Amino acid sequence: MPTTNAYQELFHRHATNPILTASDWPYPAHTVFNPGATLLQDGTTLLLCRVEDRRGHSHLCAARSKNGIDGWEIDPTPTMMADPEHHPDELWGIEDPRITFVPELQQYVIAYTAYSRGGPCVALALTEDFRHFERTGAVMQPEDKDATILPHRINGEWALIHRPLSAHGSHIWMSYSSDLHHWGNHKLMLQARRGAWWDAGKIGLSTPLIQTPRGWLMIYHGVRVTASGAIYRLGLALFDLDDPATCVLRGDSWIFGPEEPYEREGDVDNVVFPCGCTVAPDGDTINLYYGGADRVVALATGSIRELLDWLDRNGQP
Ligand code: BMA
Repeated sequence: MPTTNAYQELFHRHATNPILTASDWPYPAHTVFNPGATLLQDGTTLLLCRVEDRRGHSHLCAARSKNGIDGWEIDPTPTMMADPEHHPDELWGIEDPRITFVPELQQYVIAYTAYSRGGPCVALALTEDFRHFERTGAVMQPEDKDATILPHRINGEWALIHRPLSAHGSHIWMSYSSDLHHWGNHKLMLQARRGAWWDAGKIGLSTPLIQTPRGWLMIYHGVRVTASGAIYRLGLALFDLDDPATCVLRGDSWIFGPEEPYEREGDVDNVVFPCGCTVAPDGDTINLYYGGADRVVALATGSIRELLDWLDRNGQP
């Protein structure tokens, strides 16, 4: 039996949050939020931040830090600019990158939202060094976002997680491809709930899936629409290692939501929106990087073991 009346805190906010804001930027920026994250070979944390300018368009900019907390070295100019001349799907900017290192390709694959005239769609870019990028162009037509790929093939095929929008609710899907360009064999992975639930109506992947011996761990966001606007919170689900479209456990409660002033007030109030995390060399400590209220970058730390224990106690298939 629980001995307190408090919900278990699975993620602990860093004391110096927000860790990055537009005022840290080496060039004019309106807001900096929703970063993708990865650990480089030498242990440096790289955040690929979404930077919005005063047109309302976003681009991506890399910030590097030895400890993943402070001492950020930010690229002096945009790292990856939208390129609508060659990629018309990027007309109104690029947003919300998720980074996966793919050993077979020896490259990072960035899945991001390309904001096209037809709406937001999913695009991929490959890079070795976060300086040169090779784009696939749009791989999923609008409206579709919140995408990532798995780091290795499943039964010989690459797997893409994404969130198409539909009148029947916005659910998380998995699609497969042999070449990263043409995707099919679409499977419904996780459904938005309905009614009063915190994750009713709209859900989407947060960070790339975390591979554990127990399965693929997913942190996802759920959106509840209220009389005073939407609230973006986070939940947990676990998927089968060999058949990652199959959900093994899903928690009922949210595990993290907007509480601090930098999460409750911004350009879009009441939003916590992670696109990336890193796992420490202990294989357990997870640094979750998230956007607060579409305005700043914040950090919260958790433990993979505790997340899995929580799912065992609170999840169901
Ligand atoms: C989602 C995405 C995120 C954003 C969130 C809240 O649909 O566009 O980039 O943080 O809405 O505005």
